[in-house]
Parts: sequence; C-alpha cells; structure tokens
Amino acid sequence: MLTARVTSIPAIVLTAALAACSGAPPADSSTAQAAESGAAAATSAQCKPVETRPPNASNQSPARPGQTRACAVTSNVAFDVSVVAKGLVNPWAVEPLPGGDLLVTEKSGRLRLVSASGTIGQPIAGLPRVDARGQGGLLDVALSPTFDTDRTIYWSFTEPRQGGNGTSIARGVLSADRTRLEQVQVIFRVLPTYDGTMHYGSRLAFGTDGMLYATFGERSDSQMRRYSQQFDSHLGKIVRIRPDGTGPPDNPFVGQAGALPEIWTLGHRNVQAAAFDPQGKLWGIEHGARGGDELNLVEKGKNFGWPIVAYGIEYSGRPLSGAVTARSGYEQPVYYWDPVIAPSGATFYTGDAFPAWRNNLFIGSLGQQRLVRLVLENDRVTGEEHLLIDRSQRVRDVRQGPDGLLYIVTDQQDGELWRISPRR
Ligand SMILES: [Ca+2]
Ligand SMILES: [Ca+2]
Repeated sequence: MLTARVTSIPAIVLTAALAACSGAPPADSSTAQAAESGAAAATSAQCKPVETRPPNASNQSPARPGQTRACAVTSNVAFDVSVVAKGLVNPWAVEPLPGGDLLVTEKSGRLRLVSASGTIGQPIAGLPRVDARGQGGLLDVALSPTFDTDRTIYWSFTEPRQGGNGTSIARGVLSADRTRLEQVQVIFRVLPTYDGTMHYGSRLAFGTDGMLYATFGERSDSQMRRYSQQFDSHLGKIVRIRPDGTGPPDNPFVGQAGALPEIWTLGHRNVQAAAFDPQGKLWGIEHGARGGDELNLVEKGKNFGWPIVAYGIEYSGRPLSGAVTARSGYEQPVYYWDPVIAPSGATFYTGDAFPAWRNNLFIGSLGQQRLVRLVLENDRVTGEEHLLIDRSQRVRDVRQGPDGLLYIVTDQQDGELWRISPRR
C-alpha cells in the first residue's frame, strides 16, 4: 500500500501532474508518489495518454498519478510483420523452441509444432482431453528450464472432472521426432472443481529459482468471487510449485491452518498474462472488472484485492457491490486500464533486434485487438504505446524467440502466427 513519506512537493506541481495524465486527483493520501514523480510532473504539460475515451468508472480516481493513462510514447521502431502461419484455430499460446520452430496451442485441445518457415504440423499426440466450452480448452504451454536436455514441456488446460471442470497443469516429454508426448502426468489441479465455463486463467512461467509460477482465475460467477480471498482454494491465485507440482516449504502460507501450500499470491480475478522481467521479478496482468484491468508486481504473499478492492464496475453497468478502490493491506495495481484492454499473454523484451524496446513489457490485447507496449521505470509505468492496431485481430499471446524477434498468435477462428522483425 501507499505510504505518505514525502509531502513537501508544491501543490501546484501535484495538480499539474494529476491533471496531465491521470484524470481526477487521488482518492487517498498518496501524495508521496506524486512527489516521487516530481521530475515527470515538470515535463508533463505535453503528456497525452493513448486512451482518450471516458472511463467506465467515471467516479473513481487512481491512487497515485500515472497509475492509469500514462503518457503515450512512440518508439519510432520500423518493423515488418510476417504472417508465419495462418489457419490456426483459436491459438492460445506460442512458445518458441531453441532451434527456431514454435509450439502453438489451439484452444480446442491441439498442440502443434509450427516450423520456423511456417509449416503447421499434425497435432502432437498424447495430450489429455480438454473441456473447450466457453473460455476453456488447451491454454498455455511452457518449456522446462532444462528443455535442451530433457525435452520436457508443461501445459495448462481445462480438465473435465466429476462435477465440472478445472484448470490443471500437465507435463510430458516431447518424443525425439516431436510427434507425441510421452510420460504425460497431470502434476497440479486447481481446487475446487466447478461447473462453469469462464475464468480459468492461465499462464505458466518458470522463475530463476526453478519454480513454476501459474496463474488462475476465480471462475467468474458472483458466488465464486469469494474464493479469490480464501486460502483453501487455488481460484483467483498465483501459485508457485516445484516441477513435480508440489508446493515448496518456503511458500508464504505453508503452515497456516487451512491454507493450500502452493499459494503464492491471492486476490486475483482472471490472470491470463504473466512474465518475469530482466531482474527476475514476476509481473501479472489480469482481466479486471469493466474498467479495471490490472498490471501487478507479483510479490510473495501479497493480496491483490479482488473482489474487495478493485477498480471498475460490473459488466452489467452496476457498481461492484461492496468494493472500494483502495484499502490498507491490499496491493494497488502498478497500472490499470479503464476502459479495459482485455489482456492475454505478455513478455519483457530483452533481445538485440530492437534495442529501443529493451526491457519494455509487451502485452496482448484481445478486446482492443492490438499489442500494448509499456515502458517501466522503477516499477512504475512511464509510457504506453499501442501497436498492430491496423491488423484488427485479437492478440492472444506474445513471446520473444531465441532470434530476438517477437512472435504473436491471434485469437481468431482463422488465427495467425506473426513474426515481428526489424524492417529491411
Ligand atoms: Ca507460455
Ligand atoms: Ca487488484
């Protein structure tokens, strides 16, 4: 939460900073943050955000300047978009392989190898069945940190279960000819099982600690939201597990009565994007309420608020019942979008092909059909750019390849795989 540490900044500078980029003034005593960004305030007269439409939650204010509607920035990077492959049916994830080929999941349950030149392989055999209704299906895929030697991959999927379904994580070994998965095991099951078709999450990301971090939704229905705050459920959580699916002893709630040992953070709504930054910090981007999509710095044991603390309104247009935008003990998002972008897939760019983009966070936007680029400084968003708008496709996932280029899949019935490379 915010703490008032510095209050000496002149009120007139504060006012300028607030007016320039963040709409109305903050709702709580967050002037310290404004003071920290005093330098930015001095130059913010020219600041215009990418988003200029009215917010959905017109009566809400950010907790600090720059928490939403950051200054629009233009990188002036000239790039080409190559359509590597077409005809992918609602692809959900793209995972570049070391040699240049790519794994692509399709929501209906197929995992495919797409060659660097764009040849789409037959579905890889050996995956368990998925429940592909609604938002469910075959979701993310990630390579083992030791893929080079063990050819092991991990994937998340909507598992049909007695009484409903749930997000589960499986792993398997890609056969030498890359046509099938062997030694397939379901290593983790989100509890409880529920009979619905929404908010499964999920993204998978290995940390430098060798642990697998996985993000999940709270299953959307109003009676399910409370699970985001309950320690006896994985719904609305980010978990940290060993490669065998078990919770390690240094997780934050190990030993707490009734708490599941895999929980890393709580209070999430539906996290469909997660990425480690170059310093090894985990960031999660989640679908919020209408006007409340969030970028969060995912730190051990923290509570990100849903459904008690949240920006936005119900998709019906009604206020969020019982919610406030800020409360002590609950994390503020580093950044939020109102109106929403509907985020899915994210990566920090670290390659050599685009020096101007290094350390920037790229996020897919389903709802606004574009790629979002965020500039971060000291764990704050200082610039936003929207790319690939003219393509009008729902961007589902973005990853950096070993060649330093960006790879994107689009969530369409006739979905595409794109390669973003410097213009020739
Ligand atoms: Ca992935
Ligand atoms: Ca939140």
